[in-house]
Amino acid sequence: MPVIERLAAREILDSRGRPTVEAACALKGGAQATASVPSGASTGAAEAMELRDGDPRRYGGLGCRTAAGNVTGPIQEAVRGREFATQAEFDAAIAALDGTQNKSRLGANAILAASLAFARAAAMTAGQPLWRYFADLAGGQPAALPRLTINLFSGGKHAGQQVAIQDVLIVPAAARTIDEALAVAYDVYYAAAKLILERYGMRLLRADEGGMAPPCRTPEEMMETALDAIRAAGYEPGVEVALALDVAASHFRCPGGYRLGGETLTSGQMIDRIRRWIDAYPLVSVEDGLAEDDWESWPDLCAAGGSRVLVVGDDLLCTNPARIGRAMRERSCNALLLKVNQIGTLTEALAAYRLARAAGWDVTISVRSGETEDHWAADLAVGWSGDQFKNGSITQSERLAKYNRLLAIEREVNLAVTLWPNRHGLASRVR
Ligand code: 2PG
Ligand code: MG
Repeated sequence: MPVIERLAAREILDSRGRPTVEAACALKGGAQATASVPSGASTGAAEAMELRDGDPRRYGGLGCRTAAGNVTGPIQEAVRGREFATQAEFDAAIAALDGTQNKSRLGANAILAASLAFARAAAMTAGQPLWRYFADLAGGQPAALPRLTINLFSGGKHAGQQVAIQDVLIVPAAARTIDEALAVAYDVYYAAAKLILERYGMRLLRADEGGMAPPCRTPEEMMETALDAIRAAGYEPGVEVALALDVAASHFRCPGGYRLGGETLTSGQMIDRIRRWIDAYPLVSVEDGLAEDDWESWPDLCAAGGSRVLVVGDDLLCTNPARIGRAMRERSCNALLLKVNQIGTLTEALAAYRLARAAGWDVTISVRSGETEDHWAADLAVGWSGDQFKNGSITQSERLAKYNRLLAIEREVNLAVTLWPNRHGLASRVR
């Protein structure tokens, strides 16, 4: 049984150069592990709170010394010398110590770093790879590896807002292995880089998650450009490589609707627009097609698109069991985007995951736009049998750390990538 010998944390920097938290956990018996937490930019209003120092003289107030100090201080004091039989017991103890709904006292960044460092140390004690530890938490062994959704083009808050929608992702839908999927993504990515140089005179410059940010005027132009890149790389769109979108509509919400380019669309018009995109492009999933507060329109979106694509809730759900419960009752989505730091502990994220699975939803396991070189998210995507894994682009080491980890896991296990059409027979224009 794991007994905590030491728990500490320090401030480190994420892929945007902003502070975040790395925790270290030592268990009696010798296991020692570290884990670090990511940070979003297009965050949902209902996310658990990252604790920032707020000192404008340091990192514009974004410092994480207080959060790190909370791990080394009060969290360690509460758990040192105690035995925790399970992850759930450990997480419950630190969440209770915080005592708030949104983890605003100790900070979700502090709490999650501790939760993950404990998980990794406990896995080491058990002699398990982390993905298997995660699989045991979820009570099942994975039958497949997640399908990759790879950021090709960014707009919105991850780039210069040149297009309102946040991400156009490619999905190597015909790839049976991670190895193959990444090789396909490489071809398409560099074909796209060549194309945007020819078309827009724009050399390869990267958005937050390593995707490109071509000066397209409309989402349609961005998706057309993605299809052209797929063709230029020698693949057939919709057969070998499909598309996914993170519309991130909360971030272009305006009074009366949605500000998309020069237009203001009502919720109904936004749904029509997305329906047109699903008709016109080989999409497999559409995330946050509406805003996080547009609850009454989400069921219409799901009715319009849910038989052909994954209608994924990110900002809408915030990996929060209460919000997922509402979305289930109201039939708002058919898929969960799971980001552990939106809720703050592994155990609560697992509750969110279980709810989604109980509703028959698909689950995309996602990293954040601000990431570290830690790769626990890859283990999570395998251990919790993510249908999709969303990890940004194929450049930048904070992304590659996870892809390289997936490649290592793939060598260890003999599993193929989850197919599209998925287990419910959902299929868009992918033939
Ligand atoms: C999202 C994520 C990842 P962020 O919106 O899905 O792409 O972005 O981490 O900025 O919330
Ligand atoms: Mg999103």
